[in-house]
Amino acid sequence: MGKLLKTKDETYYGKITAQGYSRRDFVKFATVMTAFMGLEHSMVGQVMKAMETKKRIPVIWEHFQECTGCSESFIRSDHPLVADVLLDNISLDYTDTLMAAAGHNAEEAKQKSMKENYGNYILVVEGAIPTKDGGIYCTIAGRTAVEILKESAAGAAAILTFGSCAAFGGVQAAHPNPTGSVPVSEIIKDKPIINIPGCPPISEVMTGVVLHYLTFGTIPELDGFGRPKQFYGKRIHDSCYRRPYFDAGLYAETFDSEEAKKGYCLYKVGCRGPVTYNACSTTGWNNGVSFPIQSGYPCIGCSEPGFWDNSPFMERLTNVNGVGIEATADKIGKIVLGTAVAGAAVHAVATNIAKRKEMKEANDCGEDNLKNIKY
Ligand code: FSX
Ligand code: SF4
Ligand code: F3S
Repeated sequence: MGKLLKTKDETYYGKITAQGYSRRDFVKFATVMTAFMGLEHSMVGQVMKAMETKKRIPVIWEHFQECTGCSESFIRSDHPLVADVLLDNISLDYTDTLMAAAGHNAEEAKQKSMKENYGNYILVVEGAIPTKDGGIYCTIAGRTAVEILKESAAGAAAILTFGSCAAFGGVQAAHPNPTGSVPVSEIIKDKPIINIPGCPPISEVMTGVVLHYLTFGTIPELDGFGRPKQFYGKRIHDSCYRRPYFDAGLYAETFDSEEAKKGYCLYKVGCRGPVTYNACSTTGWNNGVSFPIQSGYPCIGCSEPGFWDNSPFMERLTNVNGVGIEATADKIGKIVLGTAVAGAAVHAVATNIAKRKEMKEANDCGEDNLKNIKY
């Protein structure tokens, strides 16, 4: 991983500039991604250096049982380079959904890349893998998903499961799981697996993980569900802009109520934010424009294992066993804000909102900011 090369064409920077992006686009991208990766601003130079000097990481991207929403999310990333760093011939050697080639040509390209980059490529998997009846419920050119996955995993340096289906089984594995679907981790046991769940996941997370790998030569620190902590370390609830309403005991009881119109907390209409770890409330979707809760709909916990079976979605959780003050929502209104614990919670929310601001600023950074970057 991350071999130093003499030819600039083999680096991300070389490929990016060959695609017509300017130096300024590159610096801006590195700045945004450094903030997103949870690194100090002073690390921008190191991220840039890695992209300028290290060989791009080849990516093979397989698709199995899925709705392809994960790819849709990925190609609609806000910052064009977030997707282009992996797409547009910069790093992606094979994806049957997005590549121009099809059929035998596509298969040939994959086999060639797997052979040439054996032991060095990242395998991205989208979708769950059906195992029932010999795996016949997902076949490509007559081969089962199980067979294809085992083959492409053999030469991978690491596997990124992109989406809750590949990470945890997702909707395919929901009760009664008619095709016996399983996540990648139940088939592949001898490779590092980085889970990037969400239905769909946030595209910047995948690019962030690849850049982390490139910059530091290691996979990021993972939580107990195999998710990178820098993106899944906090609950939606910890950064939710409706959190002051939760803390004050102000809830929308129905979607068509006055309270809902006022933007009160959605906990009582089923919000899973207090038990869901993801970056949506920090980064937002569509260039930070919104995320489910901001659009008036409760978080359904799409980045958590087995979330489809944790329904009906629009019914309140009976218990919130979160950290700190929120034993149950009913008790919250009785807690006086200003106690040490409530203060800590407010501080956590404020810190996360500050993080969101930092990312927004990085995204909007002007000439002055760019000039200040040292590398
Ligand atoms: Fe699953 Fe992705 Fe949900 Fe869909 O490929 S995580 S059903 S958004 O598309 O796999
Ligand atoms: Fe936001 Fe949901 Fe938490 Fe309410 S319960 S503050 S809507 S995450
Ligand atoms: Fe999913 Fe909840 Fe984010 S439903 S998209 S984790 S706000």
